[in-house]
Amino acid sequence: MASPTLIFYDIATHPEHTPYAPNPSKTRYALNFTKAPYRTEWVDIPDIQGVRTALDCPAARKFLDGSDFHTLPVLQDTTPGAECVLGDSLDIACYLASRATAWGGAALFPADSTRYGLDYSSPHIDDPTGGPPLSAREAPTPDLADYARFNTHVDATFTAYVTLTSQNMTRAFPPASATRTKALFAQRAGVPSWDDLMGFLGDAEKRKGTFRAFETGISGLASLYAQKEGPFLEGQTPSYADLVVGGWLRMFSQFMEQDEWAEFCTWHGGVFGRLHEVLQRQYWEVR
Ligand SMILES: N[C@@H](CCC(=O)N[C@@H](CS)C(=O)NCC(=O)O)C(=O)O
Repeated sequence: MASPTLIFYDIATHPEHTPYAPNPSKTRYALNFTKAPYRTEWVDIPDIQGVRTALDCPAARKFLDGSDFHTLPVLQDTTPGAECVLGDSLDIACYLASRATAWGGAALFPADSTRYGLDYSSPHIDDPTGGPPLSAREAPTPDLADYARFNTHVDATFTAYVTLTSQNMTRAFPPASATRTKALFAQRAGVPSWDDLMGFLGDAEKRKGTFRAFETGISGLASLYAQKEGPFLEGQTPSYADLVVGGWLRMFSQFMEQDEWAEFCTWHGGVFGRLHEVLQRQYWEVR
């Protein structure tokens, strides 16, 4: 069989772990959803900059000091005569959406959508993240502006609680690059080591407080999901908006403590547990 024409660059993981990063997971869901012919190229975090530079793909994000933050996903189309490289998850979704019919896949941005829920406002949209600013990416086309906005607000909500995933994330670092990755994260935070970085997370009491706050922080998004029969934002028909939420749910499902994740899945009538389960079953495949 011919090699797939699309190459999806995702963050490399430990051999006993599955991919976890929220933005690449949005793309993996979108690739599977549209039945795109792709294969994955795994990239260690410290090598992302080199890979993007070699692909002549400018950074899609900035650090607080304005310097380039090189990220994944990247999608490369190697189709002769139609070669291109895309370096942002929303640009990639737009590209896949325009080809989905030819592949027999589903519509990422359904034409008959009421766009219900895309005006979601995150309670954390103005929070300082402490890390690189959220990417408030312009929509690739004007008709996707509300999806771009939804993406930014969902990113803001989950980013506010991402410390709940930090401690366990090292499980997923590939052994060969784990030391370099930890050093890179420490350097970005301006601390001597990964252990210093973990020290900022605080004790079990602080974690408990963050976890309780998460239930409230996620309630606005949950209430949008709860208003339809579900499991998707618009009810029975999924759209890219659900994959955006699903990308984050993957990260939290992997790295929160098991009892925390189990409880999270019961919050707000279980809307997120149900969404995660359906997306995993129908659209999660690693190839
Ligand atoms: N706006 C970008 C953001 C991508 C992004 O932030 N990717 C993260 C993973 S979720 C990343 O590559 N991080 C690499 C690092 O932290 O070094 C997109 O939507 O594609």
